[in-house]
Amino acid sequence: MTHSNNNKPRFLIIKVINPHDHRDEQLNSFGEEESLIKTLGGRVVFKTVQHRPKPHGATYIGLGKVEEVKELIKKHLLDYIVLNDIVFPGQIFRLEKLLWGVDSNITVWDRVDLILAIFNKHALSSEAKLQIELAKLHHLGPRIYGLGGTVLSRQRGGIGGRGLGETNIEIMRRHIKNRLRTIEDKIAKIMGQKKEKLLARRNKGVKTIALVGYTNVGKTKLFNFLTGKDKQVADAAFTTLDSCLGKIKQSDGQSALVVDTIGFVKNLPPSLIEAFKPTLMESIHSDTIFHIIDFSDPKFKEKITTVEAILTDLGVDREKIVCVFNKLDLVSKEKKLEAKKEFFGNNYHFISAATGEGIEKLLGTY
Ligand SMILES: Nc1nc2c(ncn2[C@@H]2O[C@H](COP(=O)(O)OP(=O)(O)OP(=O)(O)O)[C@@H](O)[C@H]2O)c(=O)[nH]1
Ligand SMILES: [Mg+2]
Repeated sequence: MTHSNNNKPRFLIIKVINPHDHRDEQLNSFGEEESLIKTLGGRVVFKTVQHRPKPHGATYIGLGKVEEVKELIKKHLLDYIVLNDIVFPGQIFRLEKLLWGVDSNITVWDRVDLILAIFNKHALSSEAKLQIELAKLHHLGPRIYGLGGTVLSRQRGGIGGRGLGETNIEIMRRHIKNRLRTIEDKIAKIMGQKKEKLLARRNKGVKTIALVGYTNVGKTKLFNFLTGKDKQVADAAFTTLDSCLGKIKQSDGQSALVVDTIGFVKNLPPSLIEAFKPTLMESIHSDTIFHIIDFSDPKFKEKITTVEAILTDLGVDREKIVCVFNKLDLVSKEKKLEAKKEFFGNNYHFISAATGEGIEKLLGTY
């Protein structure tokens, strides 16, 4: 159920920021979360921050701010509150419970929940679905038990007593534990099969090139150009969630495999990277990694840093990484010349996956 008359769920984004941080600057930096919410089909109707040396231990935002958010819920008919941070499940749970005082339909998410919701919408393969379920089970924490959660059961049971909901919670816990084990077994099996295939390819001398990078930079567009496939390309975050292999013919007549996979975003929760390791495995172990960059994006330099940090975390050998500046067709001649001066070297290439410019030269080098 949503409040909106055009069926678009209404969102508020809120973040606890350092007392020295500039309010407007922080609010302006919410652009990426806004576009994630748009991808999800929602609408951001209000944004706010709270200055605090650190988040409130129990409810993330302070109790005064909770009252302010309650007023905002009434005023703007909100459906979702997004905490623009990685927040402990218990904090989300307690804050949500407080807000139910004004509207029992209100849902509180943190950044992980937001990304998981988008993943959920786009997951096609059973592998991606399993990985999302695993990440979700780990991240929901106390919220998994919903209304019959540990907090409630303790209240009902009174001091020293066993809660009424205790038995049900135990059953739930056991069920979740079993489910986690089943998923982990299935994922381990998929990983094993992938490893075997990787080894078999390597033994046959087949080269693999992986396309990695920030989300929405044109990885799939380039993949389609190289392989003649028709995978979905969209102006949105996380269109691709699984990894997909295709064959390419290189200029020397030899063929190689190319792998397209999930994109990254800034502050990607480590738990999500962990959950998506099976999907990323093919990329990490490729012979060459093309780091695709959206050259038309004003924030491309920050995004390069984000992706490089994630690749380092994943243990990728830096020697294998080649920077590929894409969307050259959208960039002015001056900017191109300037960047060529700044970045040009053996490991930098400029291409357009839309027009094909520069792609032959790129492939000729690897
Ligand atoms: N003009 C122009 N647009 C491009 C180019 N490459 C990709 N695009 C557009 O950029 C958007 C994102 O392209 P995708 O290929 O879906 O990007 P991706 O990196 O696979 O994104 P995710 O799978 O969501 O992480 C789409 O709207 C593409 O049409 C290019 O070289 N030039
Ligand atoms: Mg894609």
